[in-house]
Amino acid sequence: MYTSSWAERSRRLRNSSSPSILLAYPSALYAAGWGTRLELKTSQLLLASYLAQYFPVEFADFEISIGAPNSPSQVRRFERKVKKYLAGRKFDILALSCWASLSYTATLRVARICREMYPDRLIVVGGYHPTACAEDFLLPENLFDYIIIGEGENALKGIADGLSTMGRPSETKIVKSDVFKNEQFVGFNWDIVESFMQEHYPEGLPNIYLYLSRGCPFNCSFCMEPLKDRSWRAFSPEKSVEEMFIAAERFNSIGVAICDACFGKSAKWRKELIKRLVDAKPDFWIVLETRHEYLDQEDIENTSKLKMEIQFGLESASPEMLLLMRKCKNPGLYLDKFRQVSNMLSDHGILHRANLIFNHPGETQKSLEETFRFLDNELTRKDRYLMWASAEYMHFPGCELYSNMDFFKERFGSKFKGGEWWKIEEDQFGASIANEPSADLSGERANLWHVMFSERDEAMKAALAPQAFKFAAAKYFPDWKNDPRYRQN
Ligand code: B12
Ligand code: SF4
Repeated sequence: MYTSSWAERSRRLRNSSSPSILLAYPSALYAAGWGTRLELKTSQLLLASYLAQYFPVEFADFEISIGAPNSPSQVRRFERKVKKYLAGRKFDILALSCWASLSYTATLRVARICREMYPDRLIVVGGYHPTACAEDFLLPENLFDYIIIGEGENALKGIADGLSTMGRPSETKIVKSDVFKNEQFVGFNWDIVESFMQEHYPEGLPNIYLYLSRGCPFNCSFCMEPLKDRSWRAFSPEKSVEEMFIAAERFNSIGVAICDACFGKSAKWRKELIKRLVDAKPDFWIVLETRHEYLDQEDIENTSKLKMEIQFGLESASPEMLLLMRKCKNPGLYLDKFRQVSNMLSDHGILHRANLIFNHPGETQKSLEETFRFLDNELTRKDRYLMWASAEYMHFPGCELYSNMDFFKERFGSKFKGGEWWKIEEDQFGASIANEPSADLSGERANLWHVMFSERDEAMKAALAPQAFKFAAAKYFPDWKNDPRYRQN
């Protein structure tokens, strides 16, 4: 029985004088363009799991329970439902997870509703967006009491501990949270979301996302991970495997995705984890993203004994772009290593995917040609297990590139037309990609990457082994299902 210990502890905490926390994901407004799937916010659950050791914590996700509005009337309905939800809850602290920038406007709306209903309650905000743009939450009416930068555990615990003596601060405070140390790690307390899951996922969760480690030592231009603590910390390999099995069994999952910012940085940890997984014989799929430089022959041989899909953020195959993206120091070595690792993976029948970002500022026709030359060369080998995925550069605040826009404007003629798109209440996705990477790829030519990628569609299909083709069609390229090869296999 999962719930008894959690329910008992929660009851005990509720009866004590500890303040109660409602940890809520406020949803995202006008976000349909992102096409993101609804995911259980497991990073929020990890935060809740830590806090639940000390305080009664309730988990809410308004995106799943209420929706993600896309028009003024839907926004009004959303607000009515949030109001109704908050009216039925007992909490001392509303902790809002403005995770990605997509949630900025929803965060403001939910906070305003709460402030209107409960002027004395504490409202705290944390997540990637406040970490990137804390000043966005400094509003004249002191809507937020605390803005947390970084991993939220320690700051939120400190705030809740001090609530009875300090009360609401007279003005908004920005707090940089202390690093969450390895010895503080607690596992996922799924009991916290038991009733939420029963209500919204009664059949279970086909794919579950887990975090086994934190921190990334790299410094890619387009990523805001470097703003958080960069030291690499992880559950032990033993605990990691246990967490994967607990989650998969509890939610009947067919896939467990490891979402770590930098999976497997420690070779010792990685090797032990893979060996333990092989011994445990999971019947679920494992999906993970890592750096190709980390994988060696031994990892690949062991991995071939698992049902596994590995993703790599290759990002580009143009040496100049790789340097601009700060993806590596030596593009030649980086690309050679990718070729070698990908070949080994294909030899072992391991599905893998290379993710590419096109139109990163500085991209030109020449850099696109370099990337596609590399791709064409890779596509000459048949019976591969390598799938290619493309995305257009999205201009998010918080990364190195964002603070360095002038360099790109001056050197390449880059244009960033979306401004502070996360503040608008209309198609935010469209605004985030409304960029021109260079004077060379301006206007309609900004679409060149897409044309070049689409031209390779047939070659990409033809390069795949039958099993990999079927997998790619089922998971990533629905159009490929019309291909007679899909039905043959
Ligand atoms: C895994 C991941 C995902 C997974 C999430 C899976 C899941 N169920 O959790 C998936 C694939 C679904 C995903 C989707 C997207 N992602 Co993403 N993703 C990541 C990634 C790789 C890792 C996050 C991580 O390390 N979490 C570990 C946990 C433990 O930490 P955490 O999430 O940061 O949470 C801590 C703090 O943020 C804070 N915190 C969070 N909430 C709160 C609330 C309060 C009150 C407090 C005090 C603190 C707090 O405390 C938490 C615990 O320490 C990051 C970073 C990266 N390297 O690329 C990008 C990243 C977060 N993603 C990003 C983006 C842009 C997206 C997408 C928009 C991509 C897309 N085009 O679809 C979507 C948006 C989805 C959405 N609804 O918001 C950006 C966000 C940038 C920004 N400025 O907003 C990041 C930072 C990458 C980047 N470009 O820099 N993503
Ligand atoms: S893109 Fe990946 S490797 Fe680069 S800084 Fe972000 S998490 Fe690290």
